[in-house]
Amino acid sequence: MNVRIIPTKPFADQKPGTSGLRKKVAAFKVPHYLESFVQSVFDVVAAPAGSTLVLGGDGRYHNREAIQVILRMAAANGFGRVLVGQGGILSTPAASCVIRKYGTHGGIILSASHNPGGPEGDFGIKYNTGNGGPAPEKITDAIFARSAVLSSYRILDTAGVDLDRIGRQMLGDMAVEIIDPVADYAELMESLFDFSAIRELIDGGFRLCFDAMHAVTGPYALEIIERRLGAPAGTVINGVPLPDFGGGHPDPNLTYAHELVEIMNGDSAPDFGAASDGDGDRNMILGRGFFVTPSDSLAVIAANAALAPGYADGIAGIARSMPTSAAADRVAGKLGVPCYETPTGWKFFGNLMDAGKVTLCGEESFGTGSSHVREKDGLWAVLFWLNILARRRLSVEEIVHRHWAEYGRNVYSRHDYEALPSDVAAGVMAQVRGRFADLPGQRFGDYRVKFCDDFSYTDPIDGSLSSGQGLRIGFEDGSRIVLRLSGTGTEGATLRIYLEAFEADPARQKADAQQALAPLIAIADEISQLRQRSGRERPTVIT
Ligand code: VG1
Ligand code: CO
Repeated sequence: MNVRIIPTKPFADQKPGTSGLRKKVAAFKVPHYLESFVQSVFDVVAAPAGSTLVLGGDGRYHNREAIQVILRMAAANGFGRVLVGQGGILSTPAASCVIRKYGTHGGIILSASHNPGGPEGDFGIKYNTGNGGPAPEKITDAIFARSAVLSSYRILDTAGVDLDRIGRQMLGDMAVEIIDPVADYAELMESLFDFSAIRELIDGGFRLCFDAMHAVTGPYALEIIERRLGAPAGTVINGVPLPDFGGGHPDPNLTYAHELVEIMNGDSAPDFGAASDGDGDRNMILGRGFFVTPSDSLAVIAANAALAPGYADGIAGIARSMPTSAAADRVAGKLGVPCYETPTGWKFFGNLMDAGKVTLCGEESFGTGSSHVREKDGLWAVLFWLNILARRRLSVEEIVHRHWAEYGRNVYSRHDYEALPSDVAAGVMAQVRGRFADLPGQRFGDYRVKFCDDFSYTDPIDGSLSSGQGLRIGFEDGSRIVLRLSGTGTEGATLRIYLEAFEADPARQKADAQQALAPLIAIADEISQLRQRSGRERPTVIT
């Protein structure tokens, strides 16, 4: 084996954010940049010689080049085998599935998720541990610390492998196994959901549309929805993954998935619409002319979980990120199972799932999943909804309206202000924090402030503390305003404002969310002085 040890200067900016290290492609093309991060990962995880690694990405620009580098580095660092998705493709949930199924030491996922791709776009990398989930903070902190002092990395001096040829190839002493990226995942989905009931629903004329947004879920959705479930050709749109996602922003929300939104609002709208993001872990659920908020989707899935064979025995508990609405808490209460509130980011769910405390997890940011893997899972959520629709035979809208009538509606919206100058965003956060002392007890119209704090979380399993996880302003009637800075953006700062109110009266539950939340939106602006400080009249994205 021809191992080379290449000297490098340490990098100071390799701190993983909410979900791994994300930077502009140009940053990843700086000599030794990717290599430095990968060597830091290998040093920290210290896999025993001969260990197996999983490797794949969302197919974005630079994916194949990065995979060849990581393979040569894995060989030089003593790995015995790497499982790679054909063409370098593995959706985030599929990578989690493969890590778990084959009991590997861990995996590396190349993705910047919902961020745009292409030469001017973003790239990203993250490490997942042997449970299939994103590395917890203590590991990501150690990787960052290592990258700041690293002075060399190990790489094999050899040509790359053929990423498109299924089967085994050798790279020095290390085996590279190119695997079908879809097969293991599709098999797992068939074991969880009632495919024959869904097939019957579709055979009976139920129509659906799935928008893969030219991102990684295309091949997964084609195999599962069109081939295995028998939906007609054309059900999956934008199903071919492209390195630049067709120039789009592969973020399944009402703004960026506009093609699907127009179809679902059109005269001949199908019964069900869904979309997923760049790396396949997010989902948006739509009915005909109807949007299901991710927070409501989690609650509806929880309330109907027993209809899916994989969850027929009930759920152990639910976890949701702090800014996610409390709709799921109400379902957990009725089911008599615990509901945990964690900081933003899927890595905080891992310990709870490993300990068997929760089955379902969700985030307001279009993330839903369960303990079948350790990532959020876009297609899983879509199949769960199809399973529920197949069994209940109601429209999406009707299912949600009945849910609200039974549990009450947590009216919810998130307003994102993207690419603000960092000092402006920091100023808004400081402004709000500065009001914390005098806010409690203050009245704003009908709303009286009950508490405000900066959310911190102690992991119930390993006791680790995560602080500074978002500013909360809670009102006496249970309404909330939450502000936090994004940890996934690569341009300036993105400020997120999360708004939640509760409506128990069925006669008022169908109101437009923005109208129902207007008083809270005004209070948020008054307290944060956001519009004045940023000069922005409205958010970049409202969901
Ligand atoms: C966002 C979401 C968060 C999600 C994260 C990764 O983080 O708010 O809920 O876990 O993206 O999702 P932030 O820090 O920008 O708010 V994914 O699909 O990009 O891996
Ligand atoms: Co994603």
